[in-house]
Amino acid sequence: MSKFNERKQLLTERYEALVQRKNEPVELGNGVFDRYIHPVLTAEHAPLTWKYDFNPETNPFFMERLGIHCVFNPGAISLNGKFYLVARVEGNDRKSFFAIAESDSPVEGFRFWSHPILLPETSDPDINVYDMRLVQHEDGWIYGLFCTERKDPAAPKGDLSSAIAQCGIVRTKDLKQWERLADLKTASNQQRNVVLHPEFIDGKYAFYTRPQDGFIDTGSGGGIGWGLSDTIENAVVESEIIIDERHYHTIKEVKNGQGPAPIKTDKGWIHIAHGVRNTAAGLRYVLYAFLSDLQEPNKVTHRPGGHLLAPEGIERVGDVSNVAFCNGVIAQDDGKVYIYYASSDTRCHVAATTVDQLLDYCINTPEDPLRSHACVEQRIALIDRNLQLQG
Ligand code: M1P
Repeated sequence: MSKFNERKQLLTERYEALVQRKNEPVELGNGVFDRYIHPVLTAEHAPLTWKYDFNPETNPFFMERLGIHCVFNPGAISLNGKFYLVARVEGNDRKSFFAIAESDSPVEGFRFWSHPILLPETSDPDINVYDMRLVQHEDGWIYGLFCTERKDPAAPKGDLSSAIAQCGIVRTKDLKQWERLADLKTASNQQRNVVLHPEFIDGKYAFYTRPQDGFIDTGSGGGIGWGLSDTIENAVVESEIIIDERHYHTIKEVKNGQGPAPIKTDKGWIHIAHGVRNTAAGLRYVLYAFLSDLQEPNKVTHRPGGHLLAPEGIERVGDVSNVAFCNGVIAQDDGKVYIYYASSDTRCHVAATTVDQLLDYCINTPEDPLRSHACVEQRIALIDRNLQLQG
């Protein structure tokens, strides 16, 4: 057998085995959610046709031509009983793009569609796009809000890193035809982690924002923002208020950002967000949760202290290590919730929970009291209650 045929056959078999692999929950989780053993999407899930030249004349070694480096930070949606992830796929050339993976199951069997999404551009072409939040809005459209990144025109000569991040907006009815709308306008220099609220608020489109001064640093940007726009076609948020602030010596000391669109429940909106702190080993990203008021989603009612989910084991290692990031969640009518999170900007995982568990977590987990002494008091109170119950 030729080298070409041998490699093509072996790689095809390995790919099929990966895509068809069964997934199981990790036993005895923390009671809040169950992680699953295997990632649901990795770079190896990218179809071979995306990477290899299938012509033996031009590729006798069956060599990768356009490698895929990472698959992470997926938006998520369930439609007609199927589960869809719009993943951030990063080529070896460092450019991210979006591609849809579909499965009949929320936890396994995700297979990419034949082609990635060729995202329409505005008159100011994106250099890089990533982290799409999919939102089924009550206006009838499915929106995809994502980060569009372009070189900073004001960067001094020789500075080839400074960038401007803004919120790009597309919409679709079927995940196949995408209409590009104008980028969101706000008063902030830069925006990342912008999310559309699924319902109108006072007849307006409502956005969770993350104002920031610089590309990496939020600077004076104080946390997760909130603002309204009259239209979505040329969306403008004139004024932002901060609804979830950063705090000294917490998991969101350096920055934070709304994850997916919040989950509606009869007790309020459940939000999953990410918080970032700095360490000697670099930035550490974890997920946290909070609950906001049903009628006024910009009013936070419960702030459980600490992280909801932090990178563990192999999740801690990757292209950008020590990162847990989530911009996709699927909440089903039966109350089951699937949290799609990425680890270390490299691969996508799933954790399963329910609306009831997340509500219990949000409502009954005490807030971070912000000082070691007060934290010990909080823990002693728990211990004392437990010891009393044990008699
Ligand atoms: O590298 C970690 C994450 O960094 C950014 O998030 P934030 O704007 O909150 O710092 C994003 O680029 C995200 O994609 C990435 O996972």
